[in-house]
Amino acid sequence: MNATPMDEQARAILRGNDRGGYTVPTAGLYPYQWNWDSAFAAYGFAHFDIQRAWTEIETLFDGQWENGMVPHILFHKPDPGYFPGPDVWGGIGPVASSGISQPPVAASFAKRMFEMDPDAGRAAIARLFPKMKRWHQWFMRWRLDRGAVCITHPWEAGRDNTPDWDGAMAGINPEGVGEYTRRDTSHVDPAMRPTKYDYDRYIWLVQLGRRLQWDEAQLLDQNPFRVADPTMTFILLRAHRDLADIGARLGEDISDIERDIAILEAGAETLWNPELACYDARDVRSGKWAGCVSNASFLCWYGGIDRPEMITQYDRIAGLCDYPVPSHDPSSDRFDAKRYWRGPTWGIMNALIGFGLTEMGHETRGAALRQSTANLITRHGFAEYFDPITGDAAGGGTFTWTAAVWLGWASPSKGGL
Ligand code: 9WN
Repeated sequence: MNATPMDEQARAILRGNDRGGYTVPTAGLYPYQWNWDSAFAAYGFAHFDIQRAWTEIETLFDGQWENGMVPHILFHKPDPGYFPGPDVWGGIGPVASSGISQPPVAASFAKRMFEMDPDAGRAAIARLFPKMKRWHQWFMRWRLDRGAVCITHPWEAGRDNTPDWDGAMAGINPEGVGEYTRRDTSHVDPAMRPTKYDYDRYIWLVQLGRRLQWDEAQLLDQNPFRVADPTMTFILLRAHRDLADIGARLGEDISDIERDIAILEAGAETLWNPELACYDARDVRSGKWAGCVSNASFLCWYGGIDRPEMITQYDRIAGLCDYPVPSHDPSSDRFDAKRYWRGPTWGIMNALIGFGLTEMGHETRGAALRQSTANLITRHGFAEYFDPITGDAAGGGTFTWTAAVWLGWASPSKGGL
């Protein structure tokens, strides 16, 4: 099917946010290259400019640290519009960067891009394979707890202020964090952003990492924030499966990747909270469950894991709002419809959940989610996130990953709607 007017708008957003080799999530609010945003951007570009798509991922891996870590932000060019910037982070890689990572969706999108046009992607994917493998191994080396993948900062999961971390955040005393000026609240309504309570802890954790020069062994010992997270666990599991597939096509030995898949599968089961009857976040320091049904819980299918209880949870949550999947259970007293990851619906999470539902045989639910996401974007625009009850746009506008999700998944021109 030919490009629709909405497709044209989505392409224009990607072009408009292109800074030459990398794409910013949105002008103003986020003026740098973010890790998982970039992988989504590449997937969006792949639908009309495949070479530009591969460049996006290669630029991201230009920032890879010696230990294999790929940072969550690359500060290619200084910009006073964002805090905390490169001077606060003090990243130690080849490109000025933050000191933490983000959900590793890059290998999974690289695989999709390769399948869309194998000739265009053959050289790039061969260059990227060892880099992606080193990144995945870094998670396996430094971030596992009983096989589940942990985050060391709320920003690492990409779900900054989700109630999943409330318990672990309460364990941080941000004494000595000092004065700082937030920039986000001058771009966006503060009611849609994390609170000062959250930011004091975010910055305190950055200062700790910097003081320890981002030495993972020392951080493991000293960082009070360590949470085994469904986002990271299911996404890394899926990334391993896709990397194994890429490796096999390239004729590489993938036995170590297969061994890691088994470790992560067992790790995912340590996130099963029997009382909640749902995959949940687990605070490694206190041993306590978060007690949260979040949109990350529903990434299980994307990770290749199915459970009848998860379908029951999904149907319950989808029945509570017109525009699922909310980032937190609307029946919980911690639900906040417009505050970032405490309630709003995110197109990117919907795409990953939708891919998983469809692949695991829940096609009707996958198609319904795709349709409701298409309605959401058509009616309310290419926003950063949305109120799941009313659909109201929230956060930044002309957003790269929402445009990418439109082009790669939600648009009727992808067929089937
Ligand atoms: C901190 C860029 C990023 C996303 C995250 C989202 C938000 C940053 C912020 O924006 O986080 O990394 O400053 O709020 O939570 O998922 O990658 O779009």
